[in-house]
Amino acid sequence: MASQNIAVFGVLTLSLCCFCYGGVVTVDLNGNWTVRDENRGISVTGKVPGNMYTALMESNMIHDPYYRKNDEEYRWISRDDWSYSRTFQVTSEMLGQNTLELVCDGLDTVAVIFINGHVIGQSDNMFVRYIFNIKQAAVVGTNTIKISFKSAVKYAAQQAANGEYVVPPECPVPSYHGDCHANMIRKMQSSFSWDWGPSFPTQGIWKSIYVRSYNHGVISQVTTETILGSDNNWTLKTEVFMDIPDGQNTSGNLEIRLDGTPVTHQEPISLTRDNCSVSISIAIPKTVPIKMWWPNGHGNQTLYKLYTFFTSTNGQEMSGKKIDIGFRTVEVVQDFVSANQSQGRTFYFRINNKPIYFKGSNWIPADVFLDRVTPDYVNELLQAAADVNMNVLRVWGGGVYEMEELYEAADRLGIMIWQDFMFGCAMYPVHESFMDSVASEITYQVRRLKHHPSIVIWSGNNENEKALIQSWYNTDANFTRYKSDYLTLYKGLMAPLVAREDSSRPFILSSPGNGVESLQEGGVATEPWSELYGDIHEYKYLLPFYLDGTYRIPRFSSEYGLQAYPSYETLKKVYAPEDLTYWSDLNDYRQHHPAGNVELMAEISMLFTLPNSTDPNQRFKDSIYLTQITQAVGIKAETEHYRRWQNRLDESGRGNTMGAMYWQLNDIWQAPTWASLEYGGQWKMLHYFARHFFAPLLISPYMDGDDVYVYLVADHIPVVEDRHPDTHRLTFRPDYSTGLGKVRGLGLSGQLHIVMYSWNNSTPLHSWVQQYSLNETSELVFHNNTLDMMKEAGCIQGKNFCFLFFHLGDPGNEPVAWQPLTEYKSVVGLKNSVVQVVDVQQTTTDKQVYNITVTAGSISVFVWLDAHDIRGRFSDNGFLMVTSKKLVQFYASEPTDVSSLRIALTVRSLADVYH
Ligand code: BMA
Repeated sequence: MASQNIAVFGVLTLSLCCFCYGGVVTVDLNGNWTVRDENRGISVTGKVPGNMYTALMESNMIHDPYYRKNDEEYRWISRDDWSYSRTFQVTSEMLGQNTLELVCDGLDTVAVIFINGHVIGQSDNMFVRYIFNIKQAAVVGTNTIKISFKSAVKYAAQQAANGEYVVPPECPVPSYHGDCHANMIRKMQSSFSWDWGPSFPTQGIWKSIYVRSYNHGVISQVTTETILGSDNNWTLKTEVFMDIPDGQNTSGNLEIRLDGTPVTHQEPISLTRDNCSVSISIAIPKTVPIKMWWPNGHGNQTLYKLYTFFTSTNGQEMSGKKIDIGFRTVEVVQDFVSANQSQGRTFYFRINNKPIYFKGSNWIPADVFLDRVTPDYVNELLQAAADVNMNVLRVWGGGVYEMEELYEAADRLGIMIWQDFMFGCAMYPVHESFMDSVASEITYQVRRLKHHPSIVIWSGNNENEKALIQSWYNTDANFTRYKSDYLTLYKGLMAPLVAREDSSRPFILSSPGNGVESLQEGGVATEPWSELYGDIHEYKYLLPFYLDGTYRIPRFSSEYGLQAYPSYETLKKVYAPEDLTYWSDLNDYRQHHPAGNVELMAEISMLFTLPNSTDPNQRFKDSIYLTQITQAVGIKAETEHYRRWQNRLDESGRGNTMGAMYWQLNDIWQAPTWASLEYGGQWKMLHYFARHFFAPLLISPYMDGDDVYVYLVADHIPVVEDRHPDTHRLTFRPDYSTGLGKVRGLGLSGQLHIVMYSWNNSTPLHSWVQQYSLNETSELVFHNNTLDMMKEAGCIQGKNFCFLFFHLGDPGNEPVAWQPLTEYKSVVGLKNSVVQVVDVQQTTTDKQVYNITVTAGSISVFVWLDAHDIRGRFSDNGFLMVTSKKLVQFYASEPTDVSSLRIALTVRSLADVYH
């Protein structure tokens, strides 16, 4: 944990659960509590952090809530009011101190808190830390604490009923099987259901809780900004916030140390509860060589530990905090794209003064029961993002401000974070108490998260501006009111608050939005989905997802996606045997996206013949495989389209696309969704494809009619921005002066090999060589008419019979690419491909890594290895085999052995769907 309280001097232990830092005494209240259903009188023991569902599960009172329709079955649980209670000890020393308080890092959500029967406070926002004074209520010896929660569903409905007007949407669409009025409560919005998740509106203590006593003050939060001056010197601005006893003037000494450097600072401070922070700017001398923090793929992620210590004047009380920080700068560049200002503005990020292409995805809560999400699991998911060349994730606004460990992993892995505030797909109330609550939330969360170098932007909400303008929730019925509320919340309250708390990062009102253009239009743009400004969210269902021409040309695409089913093994855990067919009642219930299952079949049938096995269970497995292929192929086509457009503008000024973040990285439960990682962490085919389509050096072919175009994209290298002196047009060029392109062995000049194969023969028909030398980070290097190429190659039967394969060096080495000349359903010649696993060996260097040899009788597409119940992932999957043999690694994430793996492993290719 990078952010933690630290003992400066010796630790004096008072009792088992009581720690003492100088004069600060802390009693940890995490652990077992009595969890009681106040309506039915059921009482169980439950863990804190935790919620009533996990308490019931652990006491075997309910089964797995994710199983079948248990969300429906267990609906009563969220309708009841639950309480959490336990006892704790207070010593006379603690009660004798100036302050004795209860600190709740996260209460979920609406509750009244009692100590020894006295009300000591209330809560109504899951995203703030509550501190309650308990000095009057507590006694020396045994104390009781009871936190009485109110049903979130009932509270939200009550709030809606009390409102002067409807704040829509009132309820989710029926296919979500969800609960109503999530927007009326400051709680994880998707805990009331989403189009990828169930409704389990939790109650409980979802973060740490403790009692604390002190005389002088405790460091509560430490924020930093790293500022690079024009002289290339860094300034470190640190703000230290302290909790101070009421009505007291606390003085003492504050010390700051930047670990591994001689940078230290000391100063006397004098603070009160209302004036409880100190801001310190330290100019780092040139003699201290600062290593910068870079996004994944662009350099190292150097982190420095920053220690802060407070010692009271009498020397009796100390507190401290340690955080990891990184030195980097960030700006969003929103200049006009050309001299013709009606062509709009760029929207791209400069990190450390270098333009960086944003490649990544969107993060949602990894479980609706947040206490089940372990730091290990979060690390595994973020590692999976980094492993496929992502450099950014958006923490999406319908979830939660995530656990510390997520941001720590992002700092360590170079995964930049686009941090939404938790408002999504709804209008929100703006009455006084709601606004006050939001103000505390934003202030608390910005101060909590600000020191993480990974966070590069704050964003006000998810899709609320677009929803307002397009009247998704019938806001047109009272547009003036809803628009004014929208502006009150995001422009009136949030924007100045974020500016006050953090001047080091950009803030945008909404995603999608038009960035500064939205502001110039008063905060709500007439077309927040514009391709010429800001970011877009793009969902194109029922269109040819594999064609370049399907996609728009935005500045930045922060959401786009297609659904796919998770693996059969993942579904098997929550489906009964009779559910495991595509058109089963449960499979329909599990699909929250309206008409999603029909849509998936329609998408498959655009490119493939529908599975035709007479065994419905086999047909389900084949359908799962095909949904994963369509998702992978579609997101690949769209992502590469965005990457190819980074250096071009069309006549209307569209282009300079500098971000591709597909929807969505991870899953909240086992269901058909847009995720590339299943609930549990298994990689769908899309995730394997992401490693290729986000690769630093990409061969990107696409078809337009009968013509094939091949781009090379190399945006990992140091890049310089180049503006044409007359047209003002922007191009990103490799920065040859650094020579890094060559050093990293990713040559910026060389030969592109274009090979034509017929589908039924692994001996190439013909090949062409194209010399290239990149002047731009994305450049067209080859264009030809495929009918002419077919003639030249001798593919005389027609385009159903052959395809193109591309490579730069050895055909067995990445990057490679392939391009069919027609839809797969028309392809002739794949019938005979037989794929087999012929060998499994444990590697000698790492026992968890296995070498797997796959053979193919002839050309095989979408070759899919599956280790079924053995957790792990392959080095590559869903690939094309033009050679008869391929070596693939399996990285087991749990202990296994050669024979178990050999038995579990299966391999298939597209030809196996059609028997
Ligand atoms: C966008 C997201 C989510 C949703 C996704 C898929 O609207 O912001 O709300 O899950 O599309 O529909």
